[in-house]
Amino acid sequence: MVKSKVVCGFLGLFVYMVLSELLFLDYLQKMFQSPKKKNIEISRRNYMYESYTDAPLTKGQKKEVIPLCPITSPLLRGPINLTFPSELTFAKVEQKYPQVELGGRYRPHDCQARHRTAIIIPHRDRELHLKFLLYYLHPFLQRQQLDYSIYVIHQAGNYTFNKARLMNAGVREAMQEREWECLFFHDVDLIPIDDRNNYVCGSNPTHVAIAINKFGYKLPYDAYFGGVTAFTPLQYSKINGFPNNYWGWGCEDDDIGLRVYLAKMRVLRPSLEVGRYNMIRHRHDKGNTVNRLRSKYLVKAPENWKRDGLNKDMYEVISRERLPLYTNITVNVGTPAGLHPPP
Ligand code: NGS
Repeated sequence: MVKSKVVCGFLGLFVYMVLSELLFLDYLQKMFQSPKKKNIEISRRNYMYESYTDAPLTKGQKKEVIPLCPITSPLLRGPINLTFPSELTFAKVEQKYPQVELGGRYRPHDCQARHRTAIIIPHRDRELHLKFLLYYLHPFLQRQQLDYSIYVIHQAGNYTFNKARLMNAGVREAMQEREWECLFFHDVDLIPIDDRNNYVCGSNPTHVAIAINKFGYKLPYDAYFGGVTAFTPLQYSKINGFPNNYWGWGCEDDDIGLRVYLAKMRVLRPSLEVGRYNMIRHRHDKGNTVNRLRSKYLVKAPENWKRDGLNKDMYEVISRERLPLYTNITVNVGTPAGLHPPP
């Protein structure tokens, strides 16, 4: 498995390097400059917002003015050690963080948060990982004094996992609820271990999980763009979101890394010292087998990225629940034959 990952890593890097070279070819440059092919932009205005405001003031009651939170939170602790207590349950995590509001929302009450961040976690059959991630992520985000919500986007049914469709669904659903400033795409098995790794967006898309224990706390290859990434809604619409055609494991992250480049943006990264994560060990899931077509699709990314992504509606919501620690949105993403393929 390790050997195949290394081969995959080199394959990804090779494809990326070849495409980078190709991008300097004249005809591709012309294509990008053509006014007809201007970015298909899903405008933020297309979303419906429901603001997350305080309860309405009663007669005679004055609105309390609280100061903005400091630029650097005084609550940060730096590196932390992880333990995975076997007796931990969702109920215990819930009891430990009573300050988290229904739907997995939180904002500081003694100061006004400077940033609004939505965490989007694609998920299926990974309850154990989810429990530990929530156990560590809630206090981590609270120490950063963020105004945040956690959305778990759950793929219904048993058909092959499609993480990319879940991400696009997560963005649309989160943005319908609130005007988030920053969207964090978060693998369920990655736990951040240094709270100086700020969950806020920058001037360009950010690759956040750059130092994972599994890869010796360094990048497995230069173009790696997986694990945890952050986009503003505008940056996400500029890359047209995730591609919809990757079923199973691998390369959907390389594809969006490439999209960032194709959309003429840069990738920001935290330092190796703070962008650190521990991955909870596991085998490949049954429903998430290695996608044998992944490199074929990746090579086609320059042709496909404007055609296929957030601009296509490739999911339907089955249920939306505000649970104590997160908002659970279960979606049908169908199969390559469509949302409702004949049996
Ligand atoms: C690369 C994959 C990426 C994947 C990364 C880490 O090789 O999609 O491994 O995977 N790229 C290709 O296959 C070209 S991980 O070990 O985290 O499951 O994200």
